[in-house]
Amino acid sequence: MDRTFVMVKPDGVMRGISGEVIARFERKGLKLVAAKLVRLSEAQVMDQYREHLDKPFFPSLHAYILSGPCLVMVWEGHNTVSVVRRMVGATNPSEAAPGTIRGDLALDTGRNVIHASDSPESAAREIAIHFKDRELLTYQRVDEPIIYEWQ
Ligand code: IDP
Ligand code: MG
Repeated sequence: MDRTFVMVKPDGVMRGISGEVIARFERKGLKLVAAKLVRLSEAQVMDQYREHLDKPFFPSLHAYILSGPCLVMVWEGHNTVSVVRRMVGATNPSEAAPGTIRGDLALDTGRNVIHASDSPESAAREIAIHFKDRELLTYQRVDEPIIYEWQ
């Protein structure tokens, strides 16, 4: 089992589609192990997007992420990082495949609803930016024995 960091960005929260995003991951069989609605601090935004600090779009990305509440979450399951990235879809929602979250729910790269970690290393780093260890909960989904062949 592995974990990934997922964030509904302010456009998603303010459009009222957080529930739709959560429902997709729940239906997939992934387990929600942490969640909170927050306004990110300046330091968290810089850390979260540190690979993009020098990009021309960084000032608009920075303003976007600070423009409202974010729903930060940790999801757990088999191959969660890659499964969630595929469900999220391409960065530019106009090119994201139908059936993906961005492909179904967004149109603009600068308002693409959701963030998800791109590797297990990024996931560990990003989870630590937003959560303390004790905020990551351990429990069983009652359907786990049906979702996984080996349970
Ligand atoms: P990702 O979110 O699919 O991993 P990244 O390339 O890591 O995409 O970019 C991080 C975020 O920065 C994107 O989700 C998007 O919000 C924003 N972004 C990336 N490229 C552009 C751009 O060309 N214009 C405006 N915003 C951008
Ligand atoms: Mg990225």
